Amino acid sequence: MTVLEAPTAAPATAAAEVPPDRQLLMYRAMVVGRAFNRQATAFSRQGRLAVYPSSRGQEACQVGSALAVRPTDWLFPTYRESVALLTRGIDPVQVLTLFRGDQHCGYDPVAEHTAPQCTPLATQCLHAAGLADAARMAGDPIVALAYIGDGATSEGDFHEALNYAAVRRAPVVFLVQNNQYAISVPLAKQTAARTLADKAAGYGMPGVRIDGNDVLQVYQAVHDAAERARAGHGPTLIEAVTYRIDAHTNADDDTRYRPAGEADAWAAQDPVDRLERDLLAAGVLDRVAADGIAAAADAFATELSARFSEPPTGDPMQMFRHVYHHLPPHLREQSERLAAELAADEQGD
Ligand SMILES: Cc1ncc(C[n+]2csc(CCOP(=O)(O)OP(=O)(O)O)c2C)c(N)n1
Repeated sequence: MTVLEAPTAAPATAAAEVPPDRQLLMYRAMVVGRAFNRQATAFSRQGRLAVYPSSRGQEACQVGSALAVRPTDWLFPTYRESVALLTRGIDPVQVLTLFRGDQHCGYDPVAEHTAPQCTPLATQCLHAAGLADAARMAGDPIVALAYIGDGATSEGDFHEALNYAAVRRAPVVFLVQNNQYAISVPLAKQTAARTLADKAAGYGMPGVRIDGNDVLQVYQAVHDAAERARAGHGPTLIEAVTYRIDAHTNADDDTRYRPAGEADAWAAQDPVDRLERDLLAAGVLDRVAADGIAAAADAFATELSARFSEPPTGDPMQMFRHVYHHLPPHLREQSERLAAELAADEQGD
């Protein structure tokens, strides 16, 4: 594996050669992930989703990382990680439930070994560290993979989680997707550090900086860090350098803060095109198979669109459960208003 820079020691485990069938699996997942980003962005424009944070351009980070851990390992995603969840096998409608505003989480976190998509920045890092440490104490060989954006590394919870995990040798992999911006704030205004991977040294863990648009590098770095953690050697911080091609969400106008042409320059590094070129050159993929995968991804998006036309199922009152034992007054008022509206709807039926 070629690391862009290894500010501190890189993980010791040798990078495994990725067999061709696994590379094809990654390619398929990235093409489907791209189609998912396209379709979900369309849903947000049609008003069928309240919001969608696209990961277009970050598919290598999402797919490579999700495939690098075991199904029994836990993911701690942010709102940006829809494609990682899809790659893990979570139903796409369930992945989008949060963004439709129906529920806090559309899937069963315990069954999927995946925490709810986290919207408050960096709190998931603490949850990951806590779960991993508990598993370590119980002798359960699971690893927690915590996703975080470059901007969220400025949050206190990120630093607390790294410190805790390092001191406790908790089996956590912290994967920072450095997509260059926290909404409109560029990385240079976020940190004075040379790199985000450099921050690992202060906590006594390895920091690795990789090309986040190269799925094989992401896969190998996360795989190595996970196996290192599983072997009892503690956490690793990985900085995957990438770029968010779309705006932060559909509610954001990126032309107001990104220089014209910047996204085009990064598009030349597009992770999906890049893997396709490499696999074609290596003879792992041919044009007919690539066209077949593209057609399957289009069919997946069409089916998702049809399924998304069905009205959401589930009890809207669920929103108010399992967060507070005693609802604070403003939420109690909201829950009473919703209950009254639901009762009125039922009477109208
Ligand atoms: C604790 C907290 N503060 C502020 C916000 C508002 N907010 C939402 S996304 C975001 C930027 C996050 O950027 P980054 O961590 O780089 O992740 P990205 O969205 O680029 O994946 C901010 C400030 C929030 N969700 N939570």
